[in-house]
Amino acid sequence: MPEISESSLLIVDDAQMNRELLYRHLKNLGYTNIILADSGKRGLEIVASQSIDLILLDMMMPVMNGLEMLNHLKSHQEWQIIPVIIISALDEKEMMLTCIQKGAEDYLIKPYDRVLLKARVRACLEKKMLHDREFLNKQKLEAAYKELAVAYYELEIIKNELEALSHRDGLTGIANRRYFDKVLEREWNAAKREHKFLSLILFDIDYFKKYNDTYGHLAGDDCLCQVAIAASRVIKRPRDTLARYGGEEFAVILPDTDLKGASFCAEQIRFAIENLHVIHISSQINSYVTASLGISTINPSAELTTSQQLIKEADLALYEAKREGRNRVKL
Ligand code: GH3
Ligand code: MG
Ligand code: MG
Ligand code: MG
Repeated sequence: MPEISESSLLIVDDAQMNRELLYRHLKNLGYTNIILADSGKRGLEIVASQSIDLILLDMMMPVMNGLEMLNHLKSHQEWQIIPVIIISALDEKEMMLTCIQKGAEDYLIKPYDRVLLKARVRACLEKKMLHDREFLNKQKLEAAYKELAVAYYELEIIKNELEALSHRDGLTGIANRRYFDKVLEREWNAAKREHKFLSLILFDIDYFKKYNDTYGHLAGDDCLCQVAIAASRVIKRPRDTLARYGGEEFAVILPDTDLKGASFCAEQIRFAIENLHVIHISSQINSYVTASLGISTINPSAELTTSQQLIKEADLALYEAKREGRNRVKL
């Protein structure tokens, strides 16, 4: 913050002698930055072009008098905070009152008392400085708030990205077990609440250990990705969730789907995997990678106790599919 003596003072007076006299008095009081204007119009031009801390304004001037200039200043959002001291030979109480009501800080009558002028100018400048400091602080605070809001917004984006990442399986890009558990619990509760069907498909690649043994673990990984892609092409409804349940086991949660719908979906998945035609010569079924699928469903009236029951039943069905020769769907 600059010193008070460095404040910029604007004298507006049509009479050169008055301007110079006031200029000298203010200089003697230690003010170094004093600008002179010979009319209200010129005064407003100066106010518009540079920062002014105090205006010492004559009242009787041709074209635009002091009151008119005061009105201009006080109706302008940026200028209304500049203090104005009227210095006039016009000794009329009515006019003095009007000026004070319009927002002038004081009304000094020429020839003014120099001690009074000194005190008034200083008081006005102190007030203006305080205002400027507060204004600056407010701006800094607003900028800080804005930065904070942006930071919060960015944090929210990162949080969402991290959360999405924590739901995904690193190898195949589909939902992982963690997310599967979450969704199953949510859909289980929704199905119970809304008395809707809920189906679950569990599927497992046939003779996958042999696949790894024959083609290597990396080829095995690639096979898992292809199976995930094939299955995800079948799952079209946005609320259905395909997840990697374990190593080479996958799961599909099908809300609002009965046994018939789930069977249809499972058969499509089975067909899509077989139809990938991924060569698997040590498979005992055909020479392609295949999968076995088990389905379980809760219907609205069923008395199943937990979502784990749904998993258990799908797992049993999957075991049956394996036992009956693999590459098939069992209920
Ligand atoms: P089945 O037809 O009865 O399912 O026989 P299987 O050989 O597929 O069953 P098993 O559970 O014995 O073998 C699963 C194999 O899956 C064993 C394991 O090495 C492999 N596996 C599990 N996770 C991964 C993985 O992320 N990448 C690869 N390449 N293999 C995996
Ligand atoms: Mg005059
Ligand atoms: Mg397995
Ligand atoms: Mg297997």
